[in-house]
Amino acid sequence: MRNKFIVLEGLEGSGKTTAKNTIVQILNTHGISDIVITREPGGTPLAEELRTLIKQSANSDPPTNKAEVLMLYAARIQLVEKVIKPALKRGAWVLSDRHDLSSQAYQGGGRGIDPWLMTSLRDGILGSFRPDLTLYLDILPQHGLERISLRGKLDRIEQESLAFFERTRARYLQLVATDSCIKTINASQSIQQVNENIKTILNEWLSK
Ligand code: T5A
Repeated sequence: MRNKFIVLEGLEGSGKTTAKNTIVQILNTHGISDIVITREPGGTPLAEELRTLIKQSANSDPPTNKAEVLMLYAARIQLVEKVIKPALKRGAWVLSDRHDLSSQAYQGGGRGIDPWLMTSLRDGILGSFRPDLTLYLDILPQHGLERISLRGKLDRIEQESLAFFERTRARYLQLVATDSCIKTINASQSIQQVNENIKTILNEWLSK
């Protein structure tokens, strides 16, 4: 089987970090061990610096919505060109915690940036480059935020209103419904049930 680019998506606290380990284990059972794991924003030195700027809350000059989306795309293309495409080219599999769907949901849905601008940025910066499979972990915002509140201080985006995350989830659901390469998992279930769902979806997809 040709190597693939797999992405995990979902709101904060939906369990992406937790699911990453499960996916690696499943890939390993299929004899796939050359796996590059990355995250967005981040994954290269420059993109990690942009991540810090995007997430930091104590900032006297917070980015405007459009500055934020441009920083995210700067980080994304740096990662795609410097890490993801070279890894795919040499035959590795790539597993990323978030990718473009996050921008479409958070900046397009949550921030309300014009859909034309969001589509133009995606197509202009990434061209036709898309993940082979996206696993979207769906959770009610309140539930996800409760989970992450246990770990203490929240970053700039995590401090957004519940309405922001509701708009973000609504956009996720809208986009997921129109793309057969995105599979939805109910992330409110127990970790064991989520892992079972991931296993079923991934095994079926890998066997095709
Ligand atoms: N962003 C990012 C944008 O706005 N636009 C973009 O284009 C991009 C790429 C990234 C931030 O940037 C924004 C979105 C984000 O706000 P981040 O730190 O990477 O910041 O944030 P997240 O990706 O949201 O990471 P989180 O750690 O917050 O969420 P995870 O990884 O989904 O959740 P996880 O696995 O760490 O789990 C959280 C807690 O819940 C528990 C875990 O044990 C953990 O304690 N948990 C469960 N508990 C019960 N049942 C389950 N099923 C559970 N699954 C996990």
